[in-house]
Amino acid sequence: MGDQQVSKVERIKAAGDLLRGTLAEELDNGEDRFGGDSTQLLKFHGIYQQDDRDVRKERAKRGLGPDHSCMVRASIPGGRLSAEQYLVMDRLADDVGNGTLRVTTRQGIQYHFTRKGDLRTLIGTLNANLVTTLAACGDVVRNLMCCPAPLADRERADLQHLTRQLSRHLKPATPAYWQLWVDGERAASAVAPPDQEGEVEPLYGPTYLPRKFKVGLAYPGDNCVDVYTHDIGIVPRIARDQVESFTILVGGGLGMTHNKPSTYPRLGDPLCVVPPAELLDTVKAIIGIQRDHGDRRDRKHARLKYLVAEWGLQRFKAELEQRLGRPVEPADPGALDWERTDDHLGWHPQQDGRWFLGVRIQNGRVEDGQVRLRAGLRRIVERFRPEIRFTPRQDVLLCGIREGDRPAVEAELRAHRIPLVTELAPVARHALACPALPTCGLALAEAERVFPAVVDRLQTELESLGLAEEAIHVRMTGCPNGCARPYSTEIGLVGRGHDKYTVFLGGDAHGTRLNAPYADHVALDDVVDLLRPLLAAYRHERRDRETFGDYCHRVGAERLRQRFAVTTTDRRDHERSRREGRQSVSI
Ligand code: SRM
Ligand code: SF4
Repeated sequence: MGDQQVSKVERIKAAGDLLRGTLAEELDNGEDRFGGDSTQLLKFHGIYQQDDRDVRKERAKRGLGPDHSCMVRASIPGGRLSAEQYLVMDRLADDVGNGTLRVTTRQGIQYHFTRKGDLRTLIGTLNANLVTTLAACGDVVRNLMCCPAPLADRERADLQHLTRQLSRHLKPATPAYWQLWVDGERAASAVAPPDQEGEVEPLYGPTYLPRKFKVGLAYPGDNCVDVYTHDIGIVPRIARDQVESFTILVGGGLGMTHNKPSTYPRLGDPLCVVPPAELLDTVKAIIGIQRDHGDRRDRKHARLKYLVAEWGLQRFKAELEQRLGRPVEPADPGALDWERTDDHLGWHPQQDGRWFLGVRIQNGRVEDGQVRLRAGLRRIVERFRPEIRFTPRQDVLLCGIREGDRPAVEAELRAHRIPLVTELAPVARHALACPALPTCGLALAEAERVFPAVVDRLQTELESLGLAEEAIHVRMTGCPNGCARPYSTEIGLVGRGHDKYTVFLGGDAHGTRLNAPYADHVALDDVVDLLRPLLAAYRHERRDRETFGDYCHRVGAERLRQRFAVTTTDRRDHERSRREGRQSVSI
């Protein structure tokens, strides 16, 4: 492919000298921000340059530029940390962050509002404590996800260990990361081009992958990692506590762009079954296919899901077999049987006689407000030294707690006003939102900050309809990129513009089906009003134990729209209908 044909990011990567670019010089130039090309390379180091969008306008009025800072993401395979690592990470939130930790939907941790001048302290300290930010972002394999629960059967299958092993094999090999963040002196003087030093990226090559790449491992029967949404999903087959084989899914991914039908969310397809000894080779070969055939011209068409959709599974499998030099066993989609998607909250016994406690973290934000979550978790970790495991639902599992310590742990939760799982309202328990404003540069609308109020209103509505116990799953994002996986759940609220959302309905609680757009340009205040008649109909018409998502899917978005919505594509009509008290949505 000619240099002119590839996207700008591809050219930056090619010139970036295995992720170095001019980062070392820029780190020391005394400015509060990095230049444009560097911001692309920074992502591979786990850093996004952002600016505080809350103060943009006001600063512009005063003739000031954006207030720059960085989001720094730690990649934590399977979400697992020691108590000591957690305490260091917690302290760093005060030293070089904004006093909060943000647990991500991929079991990582993010710092927000870190100043450029504090990056070396933050990343150097993390590394000194064996936590990395390398490949937390960028066109590489991102943080590997895995069911975090140390339940007896899962511990025996040891997926956590496998996840960490895979993660190690899939990290970029460039020494630039350590030179920059762990040994700053050397970075500043490291000028030799990689070929002279014999540096190579054996898996990725000099321009890495065409796009981000995600891998997740599910425990059979429990789709807590949303396995269909990954570029590669891995589901073991376990017999007598031994992993016999793995089903490999390919081509999942959720990002899309409003009004651009060539972009779409897609669930992964089961591709093949491989024995344990062939797992790593197979994963690497699939990554190689995406490296060599993924679209490097158009980043909106560069994810593996488009390659899988356009090639078809047969061609994809043939290419995989050719690379492996052997045939692979076809997957049996029927073998994937999901009984549940556990959030793992509350107390659960472990294999070793100890217990783990799953604690809800609203929107993944570990902070102190009315609920003193950050202080409470810190106190429990200091006192009882549990192992920490973050979940794909942005929650935390405190593991290895002795039977006798359970009352004292609960007392600490109460003292810090942290709700026990039995005190959580069903909708709040399962709700997910992305950070959106004010940090995310791509947000079209609010998410994390407004979501608790939406969740409360929805719960109140359900109570008034006699549906108080319904655990309806709702997820909100500030834009269609899908960071809180809003398309693989029952209700997805996706930012459309200032204060406006597209409402998606009809996914299932097990994440095995995509939902469908129901209404567009819905004002935040109207979201619950829009859902009310649907919920009432669901109450009267549901079959047996049918969930809300299953009901919406059975009836279909189109029929639901005909029954409940005055549809119009003209925003002015929509506003007029609203004023006249009629329900109106545009689609
Ligand atoms: Fe994401 C971009 C936050 C999980 C799809 N995501 C971003 C950025 C970095 C915005 C940017 O590019 O400037 C967001 C930073 C906001 C901030 O201020 O912190 C961001 N994504 C997040 C997190 C923190 C959301 C959360 O609530 O936890 C998650 C971090 C996970 C991690 O630890 O690695 C996060 N992002 C996801 C997921 C869910 C998942 O992976 O399970 C998705 C959908 C799955 C997928 O990848 O298809 C997701 N994020 C995106 C996309 C769309 C990608 C696409 O294929 O189109 C973007 C935009 C992009 O890449 O251009 C994006
Ligand atoms: Fe930002 Fe959009 Fe992701 Fe939310 S979904 S964090 S608004 S990119």
